[in-house]
Amino acid sequence: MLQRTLSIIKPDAVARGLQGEILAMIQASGLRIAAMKMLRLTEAQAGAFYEVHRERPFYGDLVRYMTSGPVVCSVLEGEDAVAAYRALMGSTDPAKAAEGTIRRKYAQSVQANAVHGSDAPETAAREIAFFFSQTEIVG
Ligand code: 3AN
Repeated sequence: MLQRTLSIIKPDAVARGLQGEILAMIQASGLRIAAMKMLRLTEAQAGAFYEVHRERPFYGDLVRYMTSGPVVCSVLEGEDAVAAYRALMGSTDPAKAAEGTIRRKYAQSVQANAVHGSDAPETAAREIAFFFSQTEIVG
């Protein structure tokens, strides 16, 4: 099923200049980039985006980290895009991420793990609308 998902190249990866290499891996996997923008999240935006983690002990650190520098957000489109991109990203913990995944290659820790991808189609719809208007999604 043709689907969309939200990708964020996180501050640690953008700071290391890895956005080009990560986008190349995304395109090589067959996912199509349907929208893209670079921005720096405010504390309020990062807090709202990670609202589901508000009660977790790492929430404050996560918000600080996500606002520490610019990110590159994109809408990816393809067959089962949510699962396909999760597979390409690899496990949250880079030590557990499989060979050939983005996190295996570029993540530094469980927190500074280079990329975000939506975890379900419903989450993807909410996360895409968080960053993009309908007219910014093209193709
Ligand atoms: P994923 O990004 O793989 O879906 P989530 O949704 O469980 O993982 O976590 C969202 C983000 O919160 C992670 N990408 C990571 O940056 C951070 N995070 C998750 N678990 C931890 C943890 N135990 N310690 C620090 N940061 C964490």
